[in-house]
Amino acid sequence: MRTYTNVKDLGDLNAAIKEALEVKKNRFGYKHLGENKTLLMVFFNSSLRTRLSTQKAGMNLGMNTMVLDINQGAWKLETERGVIMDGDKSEHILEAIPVMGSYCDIIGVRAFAQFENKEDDYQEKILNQFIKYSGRPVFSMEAATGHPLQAFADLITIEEYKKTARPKVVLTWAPHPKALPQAVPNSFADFMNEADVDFVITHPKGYELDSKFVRGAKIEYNQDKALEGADFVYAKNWAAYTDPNYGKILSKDMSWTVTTEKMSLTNNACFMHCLPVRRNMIVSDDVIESPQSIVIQEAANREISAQTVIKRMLESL
Ligand code: AN0
Ligand code: CP
Repeated sequence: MRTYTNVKDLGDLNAAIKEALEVKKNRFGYKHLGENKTLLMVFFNSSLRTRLSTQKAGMNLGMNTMVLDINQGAWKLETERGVIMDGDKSEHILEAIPVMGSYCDIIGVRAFAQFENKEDDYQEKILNQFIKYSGRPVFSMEAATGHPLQAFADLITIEEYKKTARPKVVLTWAPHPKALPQAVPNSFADFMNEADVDFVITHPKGYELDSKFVRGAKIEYNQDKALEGADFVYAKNWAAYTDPNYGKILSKDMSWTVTTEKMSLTNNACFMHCLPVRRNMIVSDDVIESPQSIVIQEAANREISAQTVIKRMLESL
């Protein structure tokens, strides 16, 4: 595997789930693969889970791991060609990327949507420059339009907790005080559309996601109706995608918060969220603390999704 940015990169999804569950049972069984190999993780944005789980995954595989926080201690990077660099940016990404590539074997990149220009974000300008100029296999640790390590971990978690062959999975928008990217819901939809689940997306009008990710998924604007009979409730906030509101907050409607009352509409559903989560905005204390909440198990599976992806990259070096 040379790149990991979306569900298609995994090939046969059932085979990928099977491989992930094998990795989970035997996480130190592949240590020889990473001997004398170096993983570099580059962060343009904050992280708790991705940073720790991906480093752990690399260590499980016997790799040396390095982390670079671009905004803490590295030079500020210019990302546009042709700019006269007389401002606060000391280095161009076109030198920085091949230099980073020369010190490692595999690179993970976190570079969120900036919400300044929709085309720049949706063309994945930063991630694609790493793919083009690093000379190394590159995986997304949440880029502008996707978070495929999260969605893979989510799918593994659904596989582990499902009680029926084809569970009903509901992705619901929920309120949040700040504008958040569409990366997590985009990738979740990307994966659920390929998985053997009954997938429904619910959000207020105006929060429609890019049709490239939504594809044939069912959209239900009435959250209560969407939640009826759900086996999994996946909550997430995102800012508007559609023009002219790209990156804007259109609603903070607290009637969309996932509460015990909302969960009572479901088929005793499991509650999921990628974390970090704002309690009593996205989800009530009661729901996230309930036995139905599997957010910790979901986060733990980030180690497994990362290890499966890095393992495949090591195998193809
Ligand atoms: C980020 C987001 O919503 O994309 C990261 C989630 C994994 N969340 C925040 O910035 C709070
Ligand atoms: N879910 C997730 O990616 O968390 P972090 O932003 O803490 O890495």
